[in-house]
Amino acid sequence: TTLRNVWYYEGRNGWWMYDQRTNDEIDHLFRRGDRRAEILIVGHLYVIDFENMTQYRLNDTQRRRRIKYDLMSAPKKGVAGLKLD
Ligand code: V3L
Repeated sequence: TTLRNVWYYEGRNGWWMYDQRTNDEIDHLFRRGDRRAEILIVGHLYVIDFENMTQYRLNDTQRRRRIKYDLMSAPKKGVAGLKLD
């Protein structure tokens, strides 16, 4: 349902939903109580930092994006780079 919460990462002027597989993986790691996780996203290892609520590439920490856990119905740009229209 739309009352469900899902994970988002920051884009230029809005938020992107993670793809479902990555969302489920982040959910699992967060519920397990991990403070920090490493997950594979489009072929690159990313750190999900639950304490600072950010994500960044493990070998290129320049781009640090905020992440959030919010309603599935929250305003968004799309899913994992695929724009909604
Ligand atoms: N899921 C999918 N692709 C990602 C993710 C992720 N969690 N994190 C980064 N990328 P960086 P606007 C994003 C992509 O942070 O117009 C969006 O999905 C990231 O894609 O330096 O700025 C859009 O496709 C970027 O292409 O590691 O809102 C695109 O940016 C690349 O990995 C433009 O979005 C490097 O990101």
